[in-house]
Amino acid sequence: MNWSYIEVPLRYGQGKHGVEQGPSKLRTLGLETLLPATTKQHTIRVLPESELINSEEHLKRVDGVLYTVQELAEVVDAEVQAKRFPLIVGGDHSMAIGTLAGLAKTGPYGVIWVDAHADLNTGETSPSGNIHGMPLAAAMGMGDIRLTEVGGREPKLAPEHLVYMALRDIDEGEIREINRLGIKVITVEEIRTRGVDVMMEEALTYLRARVDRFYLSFDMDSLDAKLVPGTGTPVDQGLTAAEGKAILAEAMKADDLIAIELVELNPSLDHDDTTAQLAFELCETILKSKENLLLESETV
Ligand code: Z70
Ligand code: MN
Ligand code: MN
Ligand code: MN
Repeated sequence: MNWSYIEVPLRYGQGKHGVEQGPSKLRTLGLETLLPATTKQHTIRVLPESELINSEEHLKRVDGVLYTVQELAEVVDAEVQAKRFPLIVGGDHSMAIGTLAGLAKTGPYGVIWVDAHADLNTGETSPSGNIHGMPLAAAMGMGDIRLTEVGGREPKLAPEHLVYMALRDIDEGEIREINRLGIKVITVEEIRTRGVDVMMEEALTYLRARVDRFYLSFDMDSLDAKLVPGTGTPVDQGLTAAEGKAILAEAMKADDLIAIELVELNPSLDHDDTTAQLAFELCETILKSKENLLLESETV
């Protein structure tokens, strides 16, 4: 398998400084040594703070988000078309507007969204105006046209092609939409009692009845608050580190997985790099997955 490693040092989708340093922190911890030599590396550009217009209460720093996600969409599309497998690291979750739009260029796909939050708000329903709470709504064609038209006017994702995992902090408007659209939700409780492998199998069976490929987006706050001080909005009752790694390892076994994304590591909020270290280990799980080693040795 040929890898593509895409860094997205974006913070404009939320209000806290530091999340833009996620990719550089992972590099400091030695991430580059994990990347196969043939990996194509990209760093997506961000708008300088001095050029930001921050005027909109319901869509904060929207120009800054748009600047980055437009380029990310193009890069993700180009990498998938070149038959490389993108590992995309952030940065805040608003960047997924670009990932979702980029993937849509080559046709339908499923999504496993591993997150404490639903990220299904629009400017109208959002309690914060932060765009990192909106990427899935934007991809489904809901909300402000500047967000929904990234990568083209048509919706990038159908609600029945989405599975949530570890969801536990959902806004009122999001609950309404999840119920209205009938989106599949897998809770931490189910993962704990039935097992990661069983729940991943259930998610994949659900998606495979509908689409022939999928991507996984992993928000660090899917993990329990105690494990991730270095994320913008930690939430109690989350996944254990072992559960998070097992989800990623199970996903990596699937040959219909087309991309993977890790977001919301904020080194400025971290305690002794514990969250960064955990994010690094998650990347290690992804990059050293058995199937990957197998594929690597097959091509030698
Ligand atoms: C809330 C909002 C969010 C991440 C917080 C929070 C969204 N639903 N996402 N942290 N990663 O403001 O829309
Ligand atoms: Mn500043
Ligand atoms: Mn998120
Ligand atoms: Mn989240």
